[in-house]
Amino acid sequence: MSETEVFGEKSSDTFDVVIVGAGFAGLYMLYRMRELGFSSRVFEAGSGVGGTWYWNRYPGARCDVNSMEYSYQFSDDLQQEWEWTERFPTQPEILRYADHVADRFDLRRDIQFNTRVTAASFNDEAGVWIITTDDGAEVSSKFCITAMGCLSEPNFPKFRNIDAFDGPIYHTGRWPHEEVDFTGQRVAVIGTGSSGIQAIPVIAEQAEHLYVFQRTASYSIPARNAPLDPEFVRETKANYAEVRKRVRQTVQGMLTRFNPASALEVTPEERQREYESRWVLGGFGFMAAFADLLSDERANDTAAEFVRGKIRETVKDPDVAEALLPRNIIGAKRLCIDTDYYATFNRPNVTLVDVNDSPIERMTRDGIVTKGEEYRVDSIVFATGFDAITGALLKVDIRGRGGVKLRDKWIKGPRAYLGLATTDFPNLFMITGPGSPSVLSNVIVSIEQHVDWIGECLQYMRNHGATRIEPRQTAEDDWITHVNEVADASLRSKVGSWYDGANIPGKARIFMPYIGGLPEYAEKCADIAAHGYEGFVLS
Ligand code: N01
Repeated sequence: MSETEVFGEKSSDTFDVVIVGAGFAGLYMLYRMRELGFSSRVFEAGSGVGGTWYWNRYPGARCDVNSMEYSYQFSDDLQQEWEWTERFPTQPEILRYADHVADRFDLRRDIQFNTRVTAASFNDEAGVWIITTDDGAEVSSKFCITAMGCLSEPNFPKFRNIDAFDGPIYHTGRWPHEEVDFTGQRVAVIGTGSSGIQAIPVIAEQAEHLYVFQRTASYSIPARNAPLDPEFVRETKANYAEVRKRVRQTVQGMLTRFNPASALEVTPEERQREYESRWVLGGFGFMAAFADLLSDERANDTAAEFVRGKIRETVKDPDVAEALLPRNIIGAKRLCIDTDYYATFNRPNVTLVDVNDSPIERMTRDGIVTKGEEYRVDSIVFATGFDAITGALLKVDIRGRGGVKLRDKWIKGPRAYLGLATTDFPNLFMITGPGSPSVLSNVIVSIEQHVDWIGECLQYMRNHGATRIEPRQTAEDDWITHVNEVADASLRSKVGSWYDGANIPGKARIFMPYIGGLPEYAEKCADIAAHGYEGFVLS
């Protein structure tokens, strides 16, 4: 008997594994399943691979993690042959990489594109998942693995009268495939998170006039993007295994120069020098300037004040500078990384509209109204973020044992063991699910760790004649308690954000990602596996 037949009969609509999504998680999961001899089918709503990098094609989109680290490590041939060109790769370059991976490993033949999974239901008697797609088809599989991404379900705020607007409305997370040309247009961008902050400087160069609607000012650190130094690339490739190992040992899965000192124990001059050197270097390393920036509010405020000082220095109009000053805890909401964001507000064709005190009231045929003032525009860009972490999962009607709905189980917030699996939903695995490091890490590192763990688990089950796996209630409860405890200890959980559902009206508030760091998390997962999948029931 071939390995693929162990779990089930083969037919065109019966698989060992169905994978939902062909982004970086889905592609690698498929690769791994094939390697282990499990029959698999991937369903992908888009017409191509790449997930986030397929949908987020907005002007200025690029990754905030260094390219040499934001890439797969499972194949040395792949990492040796692929040539990144910039420190922070652009969206088109990352999409080319995803396409290359799909072609190189011949993955497309098991991916069904333009097909959205609408429902997944566990048939307890037969012990299979029935997966329904938007073309009305059904397939069955022993395992269902979601690879839908944490930031894939766009948030469209329900502004009054939105349909009245006569021009095009775009969302950064659903950008058209055709080129959008804003030349000669008055454009509104709503939202100043990471997406808005990347798009605004680029749109400002094209548009006749740009109105930026800001509700909460964000902290942003310069990217200092640059072409990659060939010598750095050569050295990294020569030592890739060692570099990847070091990356996996960092809390966030990326190499930064961590300073173990307290921001409060050094002199003001030393502190300033440290922040200045990090500002010049650019990128996420800014928050590694001192060890207590996310645990002590007074320490945090020294970093926040440094960035506020930079904004005051950069923005010439003092009133505009004042309105751009972020006031909350730096690094609590996801830090933004920019190219010329603050300087963009010195351009004569850019107007900052502060909608904190006077929210957007409604749309009209010609534009946006706040506090009785109408801003007449030709196009509107929503950079309003995502229903993060659970949004895409709960859009699918997932039903477990006895018909229990995931939407009902998670009504007060998501509950999952290790962010990988959830009680009452046997044989369902979630890649970068809630309660795992996911969005608090270099997500490709987290994806690979999850995929490898799931692959080993399925292999273990096959070798031990087990066909069903599900977390014990107590294990899930204990894990959630731990996730909450570590979140409570960090300043990150003190500010409402998409990390805890605060950005979506009515969404349950719970800090969703695991903040304890990648090494501790990966060790815990490995330990559980080494002890016969402790906390899971296998049958
Ligand atoms: O979304 P966001 P994003 N009226 O939620 C505003 C990743 N990412 O797409 O803060 C007016 O951060 C909202 O205001 P407020 C990254 O992890 C990565 O920018 O809620 N404004 C906020 O300003 C990132 O964190 C990369 O008050 C409204 C903005 O819209 C995550 O994706 C690039 C509003 C939303 O900001 C999400 O970033 C881009 C309303 N009704 C994104 N509703 C890279 O790695 C919302 N807003 C490069």
